Amino acid sequence: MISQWQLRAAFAARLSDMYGREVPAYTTLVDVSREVNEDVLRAQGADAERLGSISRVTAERHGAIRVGTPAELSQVARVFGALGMHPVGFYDLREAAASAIPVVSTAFRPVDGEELARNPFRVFTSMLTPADPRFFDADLRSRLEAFLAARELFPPELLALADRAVAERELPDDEAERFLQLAVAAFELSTEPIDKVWYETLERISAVAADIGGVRSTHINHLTPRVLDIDELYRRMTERGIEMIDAIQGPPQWKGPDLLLRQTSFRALAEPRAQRTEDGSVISGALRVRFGEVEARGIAVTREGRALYDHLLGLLDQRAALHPDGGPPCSSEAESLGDDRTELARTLWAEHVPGTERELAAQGLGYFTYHVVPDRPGDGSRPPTGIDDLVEQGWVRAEPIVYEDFLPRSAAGIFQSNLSGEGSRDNAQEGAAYDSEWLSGAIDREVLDPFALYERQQNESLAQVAQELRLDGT
Ligand code: OOG
Ligand code: NI
Repeated sequence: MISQWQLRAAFAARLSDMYGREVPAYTTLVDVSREVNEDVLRAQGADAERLGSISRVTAERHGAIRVGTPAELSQVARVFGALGMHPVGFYDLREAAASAIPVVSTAFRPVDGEELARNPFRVFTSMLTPADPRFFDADLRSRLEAFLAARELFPPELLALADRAVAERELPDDEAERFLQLAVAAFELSTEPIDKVWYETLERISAVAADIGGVRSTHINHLTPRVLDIDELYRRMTERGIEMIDAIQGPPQWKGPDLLLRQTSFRALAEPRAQRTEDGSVISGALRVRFGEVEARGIAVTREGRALYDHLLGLLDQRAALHPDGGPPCSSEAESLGDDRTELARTLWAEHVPGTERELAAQGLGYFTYHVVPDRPGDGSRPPTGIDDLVEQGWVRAEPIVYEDFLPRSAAGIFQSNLSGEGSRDNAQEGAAYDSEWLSGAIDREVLDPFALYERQQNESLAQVAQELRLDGT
């Protein structure tokens, strides 16, 4: 029998093999990430594993897919449900960038601590928004919806096996093998010729709309390894001649604790793809739809911590707008573009963000789990009752909770860095309303709130501490 986490780990590994065969630059990214991780481990020892064991980090990947309809997203939820992955978080990318990105998204991932430690594979999953009149007029919307309704992304056999894995929480060996083969195949890039006129019609709205609704299948569009030093990774990839996007998205590199998520990527490469023209003939063409991304993960922040992050991004935009041409001549190659913005960000962070984990916890900005220190030398005194005092006086140790989710602004940046045209969005129209509740209803399962998940983990550890130290006075 193969359990759900074993299916998840096997799926992530096979997907990674497939992507490596088809997108060679991804293999370079994985190799360089591994080298950097080994170097960081050598230099920092146990500290390098503070946000996850090296075995977890080495195997860790996230992927991204894009689908067209709530019905397709429900099928995705069944396939990933088989792997013990659940929809977490709602991301509205329609407003998050200057270019037109007509999607709303969620991420499928394991939710409890033990499952995450076994294998944290996650997939950022976006769904097209044909009902948003800012992007699609009534005629195009109905043609698009008809096209999407007529395609099949996942064979019935795959969905039946998925439902069985969800119900039984495991699959027999042969069924597991079949499930994995069908699941990986469903996310490979199709070789079916694309309809040139239809694809280009959608491309005028947005390259993302064409990538989703212009073809009869879906595909993994990137797969992202995790690295312990993303600045070093960026330098080494650049040295190898792989052209990265000009910035690392997310918080700046700074002297305080790593928070949230930092990401960078290389642009999609042109891959040959046959096209069917209006007169029915098939010609050769190329599409740029698959790219590479790498990320460094930091501590999960509370709602207050997140509000602070968003506030600082806003301040950064304002200040950067005052220095539109970048800063002084660049001192190092890796920071060539966006040098000024990076410097500004670092200054802002140093001014506003606590510089230690201890302060982050005390100010209620970051999530931690708490653990009784077993060998604290006793002096006969009773422990204090407040968590800050318990930590301060050495009764309890705090371990940071790693951020398992995504950032809408960074996600929009990743989408945007791979769009060739600006696309079009009619801002005179009122946008269609999509939110987390809508999405939960559309896929008939709850889209979970990431903050609630981190909070639960923190609270469970606090309850355990209270019990072990008998803080309730019993
Ligand atoms: C998803 C882009 C977002 C991330 O890591 O933020 C993403 C896409 O391009 O489909 O994967
Ligand atoms: Ni990504």
